[in-house]
Formats: sequence, C-alpha cells, structure tokens
Amino acid sequence: MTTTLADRVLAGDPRAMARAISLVENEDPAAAELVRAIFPRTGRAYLVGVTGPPGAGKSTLVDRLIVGLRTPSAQRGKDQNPSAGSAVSACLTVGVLAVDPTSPFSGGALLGDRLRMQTHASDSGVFIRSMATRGHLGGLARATGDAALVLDAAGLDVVIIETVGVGQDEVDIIRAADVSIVTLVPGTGDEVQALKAGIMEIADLFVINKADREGADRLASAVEANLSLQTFQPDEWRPPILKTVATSGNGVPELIDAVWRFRAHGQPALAARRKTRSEYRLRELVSHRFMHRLEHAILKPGELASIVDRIAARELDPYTAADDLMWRVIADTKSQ
Ligand SMILES: Nc1nc2c(ncn2[C@@H]2O[C@H](COP(=O)(O)OP(=O)(O)OP(=O)(O)O)[C@@H](O)[C@H]2O)c(=O)[nH]1
Ligand SMILES: [Mg+2]
Repeated sequence: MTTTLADRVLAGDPRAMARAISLVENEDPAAAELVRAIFPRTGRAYLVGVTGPPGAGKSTLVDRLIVGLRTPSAQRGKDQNPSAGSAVSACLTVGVLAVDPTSPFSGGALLGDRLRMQTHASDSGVFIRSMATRGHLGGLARATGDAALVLDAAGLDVVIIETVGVGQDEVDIIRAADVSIVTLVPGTGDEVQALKAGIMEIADLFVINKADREGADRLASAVEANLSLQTFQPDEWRPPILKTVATSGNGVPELIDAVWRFRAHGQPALAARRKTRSEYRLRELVSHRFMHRLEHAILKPGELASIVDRIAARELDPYTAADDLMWRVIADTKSQ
C-alpha cells in the first residue's frame, strides 16, 4: 500500500502528499517505509524557513512569497544565477508547511493561515499544509523534516516552512531549512527577545515586517548594531536586514532576490548545512527509536515512570539507570 502511496507522491499527486504528511505527523509505522521509498528522490527542493514572533505577518509574507515565486520574474532571477542550481523548466512550484509548535491541534489557530492563503487554492503549482504538535516538540521537528521530504520528493521547487516563535524550540524546526528568514516587527520589543533567544545565529536574512509602522528604522539599527558585534570573514555571508510591508507586498521582490543571492553565495555552506542536518536527523532518530523500543517493547507499562521516581527520590542515580536501560535493549536485541 505504501509503495503505491510513495509512487503517487513521486508523481506529485496532492492527495497522496496530504496523506503522506498525515502519516509522518501521526508517527504512523508506515511513515518510515514511505520515507525510505521517497528518500533517494529528495534533495532537489530549496527549503526556505520563515520564523518570527506571533502575528509578525509571517503568513501574509509567505503568501506574498508564493505570488512572487509563481511569477516569471522570480524565475528569471533564479535562472540568471548560474550557481543557483539546475534551471527549472516552466514555473517554480511552491509547497508551504505552516508549523505551529504552540498548538496541539492542526486547524484551530492555523485556520487563518489556510484562509489567508486560499487565493492559491486553485493553483496546482502550490501546496499548503498546516502542522501542529502531536505530543512532544521533537516529534514535530521530525514530522516537519519528513513532511518537507514528501514535498521535495513530489517535485516542488521551493518548500517554505513557516513557524511561529523565535526561541530555541523553533531552532530545531528551522534547522530543516536551507535558508532561514527571521521576521521581526517594530515596536514589540523583538530586539530584546531576538538577542535573548540567540536567533542571531540562525538568521540568514532579517526581515523587518510592518515597515509601514513607526520604529522600523530603529529596529533595523538595533539588529545592525548586534550584527556588527560579530566578526564576518571577507567571503562570509552577512545577513542583510530587509524591510517589508507584507500587506502591500512592498520589499518582497527584494526579499526573493536576497534569498537567491544567499543561495548562490552559499553553495559550500549549503552542503555543510545539509550534512549537519543529516547528522542531527540521524542522531535524533536513533535516540527516538531507542526510547520508543525501550518504552514499547521492553519495559512494562509504568516501569519508566517508576525508574524516574526512584531517581527523583535519590534511590537511584541517572547514570546507573541509563546504563541499565541501555543494556536491557542490547540484551533484548541479542536474544532475537
Ligand atoms: N500594518 C501591517 N500589518 C501587517 C503587515 N503584515 C501583516 N500584517 C497584519 O498583521 C496581522 C498578522 O498577520 P499574519 O500574517 O497572520 O501573521 P503571522 O506571523 O503569520 O501570525 P501567526 O501565524 O499567528 O504567528 C494581520 O492582520 C495582517 O494583515 C504589514 O506589513 N503591515
Ligand atoms: Mg501565520
């Protein structure tokens, strides 16, 4: 069944893509098989991460990015750029994953996003999907990474991952992206938040959205002042600070240009980033699978909780407990 689903995903069937994303979102056992089948056909899409505080205008901006990428001028910009990768024949196709780490439900808070992006509903070159937390955040980051693989395998040229927040939690999600756009808004104290959360390091491009509001220049200066504290090598990418008004589309063409410039600039960096991502995914998956096996195949129900209680009560130290659990998994594997 999954082979057929994988084939349909590879053929770019939107219903199969939606179903495949549901499988990865629900951590369905069939998801692993699906990813195995599509993985060799991934690595072609360009993954664009858009993050920022709630209400920064990310979805409005993403909507504008879709429009921009679907027009031939964005296409030209990409083709003019010899190192931007293989030329795409007709028009750029775009996938969007709107991820909300704060919401346990797909739908609710994100319904607005769907409605806002409804204008693209009839465009077969655009695929939009909301994703929300099912259980722990690590699960969401993994599901987002896998969902991006699905869209990549389906042949979409650009996959935009929108996620709310500017904290450490989002860093794991945005790690899946080839380029990270951090959106900030004037007059909300974002400067302080941004500096605190350490997002300076993950931003490849800064966007001051709602630049029609007062304080945009002040915010740009604050980000600039912070950037100037860092040393950049002469050939190193220095994140530009762009101003946009997502509601009117002002500054969006410049943003798209900056994305392509980053892409052209960062070929070695891209390879390194993809390698880091592969390593992160591998490590994360091994620990997740290990724990899953432990909890679902080896320990009795409630046993993990009682070990945790004993550690909390200082009857057992965490190192001894961890070693013991590790050996139990190894012993179980050997006995099979
Ligand atoms: N004045 C002004 N308003 C904007 C701009 N961009 C977006 N907005 C408005 O800001 C509000 C929030 O926009 P969204 O696009 O939903 O913001 P978001 O960051 O996706 O929000 P969440 O996903 O809920 O975190 C909407 O009412 C938009 O119309 C802008 O450039 N200027
Ligand atoms: Mg949004």
